[in-house]
Amino acid sequence: MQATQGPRGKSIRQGMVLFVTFLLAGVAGYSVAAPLLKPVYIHMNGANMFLENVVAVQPGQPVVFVNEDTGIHMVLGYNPLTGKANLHFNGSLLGTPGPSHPVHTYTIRFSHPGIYYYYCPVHAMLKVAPGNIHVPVKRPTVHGFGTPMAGLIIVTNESALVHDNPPTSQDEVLPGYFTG
Ligand SMILES: [Cu+2]
Repeated sequence: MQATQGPRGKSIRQGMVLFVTFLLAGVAGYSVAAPLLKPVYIHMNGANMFLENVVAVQPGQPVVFVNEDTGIHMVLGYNPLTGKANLHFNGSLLGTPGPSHPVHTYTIRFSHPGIYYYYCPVHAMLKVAPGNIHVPVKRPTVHGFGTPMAGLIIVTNESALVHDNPPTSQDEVLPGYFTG
């Protein structure tokens, strides 16, 4: 036991040194914002929708998709002007049997301000609408409220927008949101 306590004590001291270094770096004017950005969570369940379908984040802030459905969901970015998929914004999230099991997540960070559109190709598909824009529509066989499983992420330095995110976007797992 003592053999394991030694290194652990050492690593705690090292962690504190690192922490103090971060504080000093902040005082000295170095940017320490990036490591402190809290993730913004987007949840999915059997309703086949993204609960927080519009969120704002700062550049570099983690966006974490969380699947609380028993079934699989996917996340795929697209350009509404061309319909082209963004293969850098592309994740698959397996389902989970329920609250006592770990959830599957997909995390992405955006470096530059912009509007990033996405949809779940399992439950929605792109269609060309009048005006020649590509919009997600619900796949005909999919259950849900009639809205397509899609959303967008606003990447901005405007912190007021980030503060307007839905309260649920602050928690990784919503205990009452599991469904199949
Ligand atoms: Cu889906």
